[in-house]
Amino acid sequence: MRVIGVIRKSRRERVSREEFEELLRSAGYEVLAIVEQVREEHPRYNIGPGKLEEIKKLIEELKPDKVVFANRLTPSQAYNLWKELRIDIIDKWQLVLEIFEKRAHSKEAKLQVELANLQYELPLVKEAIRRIKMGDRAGFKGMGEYQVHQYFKHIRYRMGKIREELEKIRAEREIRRKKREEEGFVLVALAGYTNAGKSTLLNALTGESIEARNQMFTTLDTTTRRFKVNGKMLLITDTVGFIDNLPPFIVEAFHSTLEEIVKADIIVLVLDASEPWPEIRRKFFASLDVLRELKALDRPMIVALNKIDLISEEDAKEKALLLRELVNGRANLIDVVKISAKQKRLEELYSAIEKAIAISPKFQEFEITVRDPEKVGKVIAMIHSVGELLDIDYGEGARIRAYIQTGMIRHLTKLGVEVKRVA
Ligand SMILES: Nc1nc2c(ncn2[C@@H]2O[C@H](COP(=O)(O)OP(=O)(O)OP(=O)(O)O)[C@@H](O)[C@H]2O)c(=O)[nH]1
Ligand SMILES: [Mg+2]
Repeated sequence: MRVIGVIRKSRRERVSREEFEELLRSAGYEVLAIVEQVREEHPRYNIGPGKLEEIKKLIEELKPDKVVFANRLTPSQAYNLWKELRIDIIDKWQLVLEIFEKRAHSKEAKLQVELANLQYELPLVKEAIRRIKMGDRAGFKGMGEYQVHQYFKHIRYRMGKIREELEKIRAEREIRRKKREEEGFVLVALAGYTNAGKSTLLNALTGESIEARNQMFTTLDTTTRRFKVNGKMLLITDTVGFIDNLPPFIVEAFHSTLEEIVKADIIVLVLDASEPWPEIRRKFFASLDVLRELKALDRPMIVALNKIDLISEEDAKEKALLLRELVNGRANLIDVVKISAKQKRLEELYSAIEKAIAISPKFQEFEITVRDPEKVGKVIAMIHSVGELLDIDYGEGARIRAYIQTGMIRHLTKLGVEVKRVA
């Protein structure tokens, strides 16, 4: 597919051309031309009427299949533009959804993408119906009045159906999550802008081989795996990446996927350190916006500057320092760390996770009574691997006080020792 891209920049909307081109590339489009304009939003066409004429000429000349706007179009603008240009028009969010569509593998991801698409189309079709009622004879995307009405009904019906199906999948997911919660293991969630290296990091930590590629939105599904930090067993989750101004209809459609982040005990916010500082800053704030929307902003957070293998040590240090200044005063910040997921340079991250789990409410004080002297050594080793040994009294066997993850209790009781929570 061959497209023309349109970017309107204003004081309020700082659209990045680079990112827009990256999105077009990720969607598999051949870009024939990019038209840029600096002006405030025109209510009718988003861009100015002069630019509209320019685009008309370009369409005649280059014969693209589509025109893609980097800005969000209102339903009325999308309709007006379509009427003027008589060509498929999409905006940034439809572009994102097209990419999602290509990458959706699981049933849940596919349904979520379809729901988001319909949610996006609904106001457009409503607008078309409104125009038709007002006597506009243009119709909508080649449909006449009757067809538009039928299409509207179809969208409503399909949305209801998808919500039902998603609800079922959500219930299953909830059961799995409950089970995990009962196990009591600390859950670490990877969050951050798309292409920051989250999946590569999960792979590096767990030995998994989730797809990781240099393109936007490689991951749409959620993966949760076990991993160990200095012998302590934890869970880690990788999920869909963020983007600037992620609109509520996408957040809603991907709610159950993103919920994994909400349920996490620790959030690792991954950033691509190899980018220029203004980009890192922009993506950092965009990620915070999404976390705010998910009501997960107060979770213990580690900020991980990834891909440090691509920059000098000084550069990495300076960026970490700048980030520290940005996050200064956030009570939930555990640390800013420098890592390379690709080269498995993860020492700083491991230390930060250790710091975070030490203060996790999932760690509690227990008194462990070991009657069989032969088991004392094994129990002590296990405690060291999962928590902190506070005190030990040797007698027949041993009486131990320790901070341990509630998830390990089952494993200790299996050894035949008594475990009691210290109130
Ligand atoms: N040089 C270098 N490249 C990295 C590092 N970590 C990830 N990458 C590369 O960055 C690209 C994106 O990595 P992913 O792991 O797919 O990123 P992601 O955050 O999961 O992206 P989405 O799933 O799209 O949200 C891939 O080409 C990785 O090989 C790193 O530490 N160093
Ligand atoms: Mg990924």
